[in-house]
Amino acid sequence: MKNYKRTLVTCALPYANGPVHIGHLAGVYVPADIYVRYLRMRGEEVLYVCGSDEHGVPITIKARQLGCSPQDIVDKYHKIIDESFKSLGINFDVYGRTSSQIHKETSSEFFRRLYDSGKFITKESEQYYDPEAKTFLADRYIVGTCPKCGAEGAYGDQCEKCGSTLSPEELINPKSKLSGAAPIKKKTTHWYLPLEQYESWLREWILEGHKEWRPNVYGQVKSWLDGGLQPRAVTRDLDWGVPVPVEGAEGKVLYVWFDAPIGYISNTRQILPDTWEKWWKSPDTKLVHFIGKDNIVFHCIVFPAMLKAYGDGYILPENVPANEFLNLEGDKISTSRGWAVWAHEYVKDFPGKEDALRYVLTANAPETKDNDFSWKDFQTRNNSELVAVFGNFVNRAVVLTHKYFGGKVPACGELQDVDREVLEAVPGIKASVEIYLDNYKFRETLKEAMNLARLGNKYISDTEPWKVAKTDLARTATILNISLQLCADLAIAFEPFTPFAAARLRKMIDSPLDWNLLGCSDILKEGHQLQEAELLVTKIEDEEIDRQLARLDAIRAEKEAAAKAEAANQVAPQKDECTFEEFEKMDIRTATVLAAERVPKTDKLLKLTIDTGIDQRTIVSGIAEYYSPEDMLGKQICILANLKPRMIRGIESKGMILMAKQGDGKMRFITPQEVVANGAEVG
Ligand code: B3M
Ligand code: ZN
Repeated sequence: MKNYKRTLVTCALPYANGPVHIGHLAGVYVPADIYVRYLRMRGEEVLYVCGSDEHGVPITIKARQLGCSPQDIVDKYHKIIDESFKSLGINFDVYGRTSSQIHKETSSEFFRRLYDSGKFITKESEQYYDPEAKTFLADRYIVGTCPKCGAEGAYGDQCEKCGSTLSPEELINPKSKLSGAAPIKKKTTHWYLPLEQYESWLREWILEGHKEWRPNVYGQVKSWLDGGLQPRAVTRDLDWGVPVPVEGAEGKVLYVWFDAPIGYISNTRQILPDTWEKWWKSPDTKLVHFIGKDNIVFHCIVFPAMLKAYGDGYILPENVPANEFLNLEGDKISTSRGWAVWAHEYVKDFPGKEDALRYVLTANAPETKDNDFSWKDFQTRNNSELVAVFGNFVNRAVVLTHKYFGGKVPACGELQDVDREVLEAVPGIKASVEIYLDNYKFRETLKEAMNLARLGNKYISDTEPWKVAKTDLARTATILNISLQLCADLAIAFEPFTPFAAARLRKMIDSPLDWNLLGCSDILKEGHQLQEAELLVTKIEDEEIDRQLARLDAIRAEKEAAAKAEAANQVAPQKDECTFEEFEKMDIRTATVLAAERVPKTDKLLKLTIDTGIDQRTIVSGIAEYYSPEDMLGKQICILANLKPRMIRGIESKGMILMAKQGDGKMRFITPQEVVANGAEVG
């Protein structure tokens, strides 16, 4: 990799139609923050850019649902998201918004230049139009029956029930979400970026030039390119977004995925109006996009093609470390179902424990595959790693220094093997941390940092300075001196992961934040005064976890109830035709239950003695889940009398009770509307 002078780090702009959750944090923002903190500690020039993505159809839909304007929605969520990042220690240099004036100007100018230099093609197509609301309909605004699974309320782009990707044409009985009218097709013209013209350039740049990219990113790009690129529409018929800045484009806005990535540029311009170009147009700038896997195509194909088309020296990303998805307690995170842990709620529920979340989301980061977040694992990792190893070691070192040396760093005397081993291990850890971070392997980096804490914890346990103090205070001094140097190392190494605890630690031992000092054996000089010991990290109690689990249990229960209710209404498809003669073969009669009992050792079976009018006989029926023996006693029912007798659990069952069976399995017996004679023929 070439040597760069500065690094521009961007994080995917979160949609301002909801708060951010742990999936977003683990996928994008925590890893980016680790990387930026690391570069800053090394004294590098970094710019850290993010902001809200405030356009797109879901925002207009939400506004409509809530009866407010899209601007109201984005104002609300922009604030919530911005604050929750800050409270987790994720401090961007700029957190802008795509509804800002500077973004409107930047993205309009961008479009205009491509337009003027003939980089677009136009295409006329037929799109769905709502004749009552008099507006074109985005795919999301069309609902109907899913052609794949038959679910109602499938969207024009996707069925949320079965997950199929759809087009509005495929929906059965499509309706406009706006007016309920059946949409009609109407001609409209849009601008397209002919991506296929960039295909060979993209191949060379990424497939040849960036084989070091993560396999998930490289693989996705390759499969897009191998599949052949198509022109991509960059405008939409909508009234929320950046208006298309050319004549004759009334009622059209830039497609959200055209304007959003330009947001990185507009947000940079917002804070650096005079020097922003150095960040975007200098070959000495290393650009890194942190994103989730669903954004890969836009950041590796579409946006680079836009920048290439624009020219003017725009740089391309050096890397696009995209993460996979994080699940929650074994289930996909779903914002609509509330199956998520929201950042702004977490900081309220766990005040002072921001580091715990950052730590666990990194230890469990979905870097190479989807991963799971569970509250129990969260608690265990916090209590038995952060608290028991890192916190405990630091606490012992500082408390003992106060006890024996009045809180002053004692002198380091003659070294023994055990001391040398520890001191020599640190530079090795530093070197691997650097390699991992340079390669965006944050889980591995954290493991190394944690190894440093383990090393310290083991050192102090093995050397037992509190025992040695009884006989050899000089030796105790050496052990504590080394332990305190390790604390100062930890205050550096943990800064990217647990910045709050690292800052408390630096304050407590009054140590510097400078990556280059990591591994030096005398970061803290003899006689250096420490502050009083305070707890760096605290335990998470069972009750805190139980509250979170109870909330999720309630959501699960709700989902199960809804699924049951829906299943109950599912109707089985009609069976193949039968002839009247075939039907006539079935001898259906009325009968009365004379006696009923459970079949021993079964949950489902009742043994019924019935009067069929013809005879008295036994029928074994699988209805015990729905009826007790008492329920059935004396009831008039209908039976299939001439069903060939069968042995069920050693009992001969002669005939079958007719039941109405719902989609969810619930059964009810069929009874004549008025009592009739037993043995009456049903047909
Ligand atoms: N707004 C985030 C998402 O897909 C999307 C990123 C835009 S980055 C330019 O959730
Ligand atoms: Zn479906």
